[in-house]
Amino acid sequence: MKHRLYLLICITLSFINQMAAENGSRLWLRQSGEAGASVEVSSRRASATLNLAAEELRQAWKGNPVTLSIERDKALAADGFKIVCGEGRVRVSSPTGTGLLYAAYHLLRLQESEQVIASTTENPAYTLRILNHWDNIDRTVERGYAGQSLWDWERLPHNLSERYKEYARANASVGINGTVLNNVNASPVILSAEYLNKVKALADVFRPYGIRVYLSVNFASPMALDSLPTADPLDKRVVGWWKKKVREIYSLIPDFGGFLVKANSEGQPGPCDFGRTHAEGANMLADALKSHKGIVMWRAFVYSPSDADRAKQAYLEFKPLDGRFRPNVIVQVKNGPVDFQPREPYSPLFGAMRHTSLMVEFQITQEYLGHSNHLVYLAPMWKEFFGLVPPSTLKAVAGVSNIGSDANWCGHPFAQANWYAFGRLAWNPSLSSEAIADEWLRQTFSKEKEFVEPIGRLMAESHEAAVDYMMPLGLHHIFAWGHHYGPEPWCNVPGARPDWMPSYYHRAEESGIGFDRSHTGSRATAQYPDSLCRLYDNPSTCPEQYLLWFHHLSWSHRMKSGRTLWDELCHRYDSGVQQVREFQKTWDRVESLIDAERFRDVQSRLKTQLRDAIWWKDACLLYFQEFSKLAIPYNIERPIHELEELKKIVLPISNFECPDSRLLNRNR
Ligand code: GCV
Repeated sequence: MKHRLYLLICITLSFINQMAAENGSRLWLRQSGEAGASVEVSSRRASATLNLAAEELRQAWKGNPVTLSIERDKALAADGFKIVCGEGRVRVSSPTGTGLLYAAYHLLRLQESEQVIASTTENPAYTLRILNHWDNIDRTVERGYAGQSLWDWERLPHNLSERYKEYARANASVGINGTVLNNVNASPVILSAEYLNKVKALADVFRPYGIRVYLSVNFASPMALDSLPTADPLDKRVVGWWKKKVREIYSLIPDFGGFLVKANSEGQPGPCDFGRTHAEGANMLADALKSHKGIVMWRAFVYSPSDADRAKQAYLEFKPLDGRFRPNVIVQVKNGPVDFQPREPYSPLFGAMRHTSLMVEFQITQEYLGHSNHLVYLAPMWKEFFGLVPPSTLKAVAGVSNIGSDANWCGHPFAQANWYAFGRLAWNPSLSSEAIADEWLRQTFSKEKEFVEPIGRLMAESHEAAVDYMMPLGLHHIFAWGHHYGPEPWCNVPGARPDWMPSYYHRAEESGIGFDRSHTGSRATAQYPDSLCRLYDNPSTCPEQYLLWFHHLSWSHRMKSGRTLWDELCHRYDSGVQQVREFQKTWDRVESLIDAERFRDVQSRLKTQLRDAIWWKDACLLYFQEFSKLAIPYNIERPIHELEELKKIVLPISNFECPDSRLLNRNR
């Protein structure tokens, strides 16, 4: 009897230990159990990538024997793959080792998420699926909420952290095939010989995983690094400098991907400083890269010098340049016209530049969505974009990374889902956000239905909930100055650019609220194709989720629900708060189904999320009430703060998250 009791205690303790031994560092790659299936490689061309594919399967594949072979196939893109199941064997083929590696992860994903393993042909929707790190060489990360930068520049090139390989593996497992290592606010030092050797060391680690390295470059690098008197893209000395630099890069990294450039934006130098256009700047770099098959990703995130509506500026600056870019330039456009707001209509540049290659830039890091404190699953937001912008109009997809040195990589355990979903959607934008959440949950936490179903629903609702408690009905950019964490609709920084002020965007006054971008206002609606222009331009047809983005309306405007605009606003804020309360309950109910460590971590972050949601609701409603002068409907939760108290909040946000440079008043 004693013996049995002892055994029971041992089993229970080991179970508890197992449930607790999870710090999130294994991401969604937590395959466990006996593998043991035979994996045969029927290719004479050995490669490190092919070996990795075979090794991944040998470690974890539990199904029928697999044969991997490199084969040309007209139906397959370079990194596409074919899986044929039959006669007790799985035959996998691809034109490249990278395709076979993707196929290996595909099979393991199906196995680990308990999906049917069937014959299939898979090709990625985009050839370029790229992470953009906003990592600085001092290891701070602009808008990073998961510790320091992964890249330990001081110890590179000789010391290679194990995490570099794990990072590459995680990316490859979801099809990400490129990484821009450094911040778009780029230090010229990244192009020095010393740093290029460090970059080479990382590129060598990433290569077997099919990941190419790219760099953000500072347009004035020739001046900063070699004291050239100018960075004018039409100056021969400048052209020569870039050609030489590019040769130096390719001598170290033969498969280097190319450059990402933020020019003439927020204080960054660019061709306009020398009287040249964005196209002239981009083309000069593209010419230097061309013979090496490198590309230029030129960002359209610019401010025009005119006082045009902020939401119109990128279009005004870039549309006239349509057709003027070299074939190896891709113009990289943020998904929305302003700046990664919780919800934006798509940027009208998509669809407007028919003679230019375009790529979308999503933000995976949650600069405007509660940093790493709020559980917000971003796939539904990205799906909204793909619902309006046909995926075929894009050449590539980029996502601003949320990865850092934290043990669990992303800060919030659920922020990993956004890295995962970015990769999955970049491979196949027609996947549903629910299906992606489902497979991520099964691989990352638990396969139990009692866990996956309610938490899948929670994830699906989380973005809308955040929009509701932060900025419902098309409100935008009413964040606190600089760090963009909490609400500050009253913010007024003397001397700052007007279009960095919340009041520029919400335009609240006694008669109403919202930004009139219709034909009676800034006419931003005219930048959209006719059918959408008509839809957005009229308040009675404009989708309510964009209403105050496109219209300034009276507080008594009648909404589809029958409520007045003021009442609807109050209800939306309240409903966001109530949803987070529900998320807490849903989470607490699954406690017994997952490990204690991650359970508590998420539980604690949900408490913060709820406190913040209430803060948002009280701050915005009490502030807007000063204009509407209307009562907060009695059936919603009452404010618990005083407006004056809320106005005094100053957060101890670190320099990591809020770079000092943002506090300067820069004109372009
Ligand atoms: C990297 C926003 C962010 C900045 C960022 C910029 C950009 O303004 O707040 O931190 O800078 O976008 O995308 O270039």
